[in-house]
Amino acid sequence: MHLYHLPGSRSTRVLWTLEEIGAPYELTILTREEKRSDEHRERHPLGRVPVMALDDGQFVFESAAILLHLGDLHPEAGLLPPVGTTDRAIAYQWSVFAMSELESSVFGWVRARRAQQDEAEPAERFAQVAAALAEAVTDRPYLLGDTFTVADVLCASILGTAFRRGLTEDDGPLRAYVGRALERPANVRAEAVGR
Ligand SMILES: N[C@@H](CCC(=O)N[C@@H](CS)C(=O)NCC(=O)O)C(=O)O
Repeated sequence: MHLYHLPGSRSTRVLWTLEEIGAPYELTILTREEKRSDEHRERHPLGRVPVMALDDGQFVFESAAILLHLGDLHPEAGLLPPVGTTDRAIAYQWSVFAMSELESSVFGWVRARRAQQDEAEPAERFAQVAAALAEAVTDRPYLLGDTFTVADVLCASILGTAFRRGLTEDDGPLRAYVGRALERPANVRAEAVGR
């Protein structure tokens, strides 16, 4: 496993997952110039991160795809419930929700703010998405209950961006959930390694 990473980017999610797993991996920290190079476009057609080189040399991009694959490769880490179970379906559900609903609502709002546009619509969209997640983690540590999964890596890392950027002042179950997830030793290590 070889991760191509840019500090402070979505590839930190992959590092977090690799640290949760605890198996050896290689890391290349790219500069912004290297990310734009032809060499990196061979790995990712849009020149983005994260990219993971698998042990057979195949490059895989899209953070959620990489996390789900890592969960499959390392069942001993318990980051995904067994294939075909209802819990597995729920892990897929929140992973896809993270990418399609949550991430677009957070970055849509960030873009509106940067462009000094009206924030009412993106704020309302984020509020609905955040309420769905808050309900899911009320009275339970993680989205699937006691078990931490790759869906938590995705949702908590994106929600962390929302809190850091001051998009929400939630002080209830959602803040507690994000704090609990981000304080996991594997994420603390990932932040240090990938800085
Ligand atoms: N949906 C992709 C998004 C990847 C992405 O946009 N990565 C950003 C960093 S957070 C990037 O590489 N941007 C560089 C660019 O657009 O040139 C994923 O989750 O992997």
